[in-house]
Amino acid sequence: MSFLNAFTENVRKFPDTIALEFIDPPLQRLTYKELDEQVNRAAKYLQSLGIQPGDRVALQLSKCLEFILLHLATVRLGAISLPLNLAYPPDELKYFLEDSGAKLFFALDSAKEKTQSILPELPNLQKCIFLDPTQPKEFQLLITNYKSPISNSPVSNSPISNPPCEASSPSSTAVIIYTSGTTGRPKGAEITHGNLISNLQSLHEVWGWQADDILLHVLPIFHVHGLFVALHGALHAGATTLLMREFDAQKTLQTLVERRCTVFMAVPTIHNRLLDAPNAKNFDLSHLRLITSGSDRLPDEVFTGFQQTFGHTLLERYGMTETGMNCSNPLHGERRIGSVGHPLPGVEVRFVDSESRASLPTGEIGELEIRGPNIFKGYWNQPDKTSASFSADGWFKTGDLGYLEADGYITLCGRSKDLIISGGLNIYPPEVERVLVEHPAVAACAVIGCPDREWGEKVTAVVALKKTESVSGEELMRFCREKLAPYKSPKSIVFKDELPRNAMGKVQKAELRKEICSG
Ligand code: MCA
Repeated sequence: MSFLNAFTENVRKFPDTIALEFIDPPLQRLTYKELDEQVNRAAKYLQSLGIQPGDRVALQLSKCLEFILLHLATVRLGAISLPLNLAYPPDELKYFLEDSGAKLFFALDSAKEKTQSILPELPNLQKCIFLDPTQPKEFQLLITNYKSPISNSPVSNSPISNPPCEASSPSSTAVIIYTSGTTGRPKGAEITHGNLISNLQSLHEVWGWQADDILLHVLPIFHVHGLFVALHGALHAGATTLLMREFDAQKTLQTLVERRCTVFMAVPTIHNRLLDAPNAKNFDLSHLRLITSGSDRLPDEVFTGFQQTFGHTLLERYGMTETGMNCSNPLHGERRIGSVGHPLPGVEVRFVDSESRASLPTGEIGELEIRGPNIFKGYWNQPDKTSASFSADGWFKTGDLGYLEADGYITLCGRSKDLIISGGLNIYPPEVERVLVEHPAVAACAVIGCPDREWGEKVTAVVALKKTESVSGEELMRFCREKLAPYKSPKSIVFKDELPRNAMGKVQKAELRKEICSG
């Protein structure tokens, strides 16, 4: 059983149910049967371009139907889908395409100019196709009227000629998602068909997904949260997904009410914006049966704010790109403030001492390790980094600190890794530091996350300049934005003559956080 088998089963059971509906222009609505037909058409188009099982197909597209069709078609062919954040500038993009050895790359027409310069430097890339999602008919023509390389004639709408067997093998990779790390460049996490289906089945059970659910989808679809948990979750359940192309707080509240949505999923920054929306209290969300929060710690004031404003108790859950979802508060029963709830069915957890790696008893704070069918296969072409991320006995080291409560709830309380989470997105300080020190005026720098009401944490760079140089904070921020996605670029720069260091010469970030973040 794979995720796509479950989808195909839903096509059979609910052919006329709306599977997807884009609620802002271009308005698009597809039943399960129509979606299935279009995925097949896209798969045949990909086959005509020479895509074989195991090939990587990179997608750097906005939130659009084309993205979803190409993603599902790629996975259906047993090839590997590689969703990429739209915010990546050419420098970062080139690295992802090069590292993954992508054979095909779909990008936005509007990004043609900045993308074209890197294409000649990518030997594995056979074709880059630019799409304009504001013109959906163009894509329909593309996947219908292309010439088959064999017959040299337009391809008919019959099923895929050679259904690939790899697609249903649980251990084959379905998707690669890049995640940053404490050392070096981002790593491609290989997520298998088995990972996807096991996590979907667990979430289906614990969240009580139903075929008559209506999900309002406001998240980006190039991350685990928006793609696997929300979109795949609904398709796996035979439910309806209403998609908003870009998050807008007022429109979200209106749609939740007007379209009688039953499920909503978001990150704390989004929940916070809903609370801040004008007249938030006037929106009656009582028909929603489930509102989840994840990707970052849910602040207590957002949890209680939601109860006070909307009369709703948010359900906090916890996951990672490498693991999918690990823990969830219960659908029925206490959704405990500050806790991520219980491990999902089939997921094992333990807390270990960060130094000795010995298992700790209930109540003691340690590093969380996870084992289960949800754990990814490894980092693409990085066997050393893969083995370093597992314990000797095969548990995945999350790098998150926390403890197990006596009644089985799990509470997280920090990280052993140097990581910033901003608006639900992970940022590893070394990635930003590596860019900053390339600036000729910078002698040393340290990037930290300062607590922030809007973003959770705000990327802040502490910079010591070379004695003879001068540069403004704005100039340094501009410099970072040229090489890094805007969400990773510092939102604030603090200059210091020298950075505090310990006896080993290592920058003392805890000192800096105390001094700078509280100010
Ligand atoms: C946008 N900006 C950000 C972020 N998003 N800066 C820091 N952190 C961010 N997350 C920048 C923009 O580039 C812009 O910069 C400025 O902030 C204001 O943009 P704005 O229009 O207000 O932002 P937005 O487009 O409304 O986006 C905010 C957002 C978005 C809706 C909260 O960040 C978002 O959708 N976050 C969800 C991310 C997510 O899905 N994470 C899941 C990862 P300027 O104006 O200066 O150019 S998967 C995961 O974490 C695991 C597996 C899990 O458990 O889920």
